[in-house]
Amino acid sequence: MQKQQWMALVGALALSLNATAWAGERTVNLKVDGMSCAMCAPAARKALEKVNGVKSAKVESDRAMVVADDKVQDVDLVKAIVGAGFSATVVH
Ligand SMILES: [Cu+2]
Repeated sequence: MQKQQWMALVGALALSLNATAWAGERTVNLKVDGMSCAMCAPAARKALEKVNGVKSAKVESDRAMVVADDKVQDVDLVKAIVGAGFSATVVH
């Protein structure tokens, strides 16, 4: 490999690493239904926090606020809530 090609490769690698480091975060707000007692909110929060790529989740009354990687899809969050026994809709 010639030096110039090598430098181009290193440059491309550095760019892709940089892109990873800058991978965006997004906040998703959900309305959670079916939470009927004081234990429900922490259960919903734990379910959300278990989703791969979720950085933090907060649940207050019937609302959940999730901070997650760009690659986390709304449906992943809804599925987690459903898995915990509730239902959820994304609030835009
Ligand atoms: Cu409950």
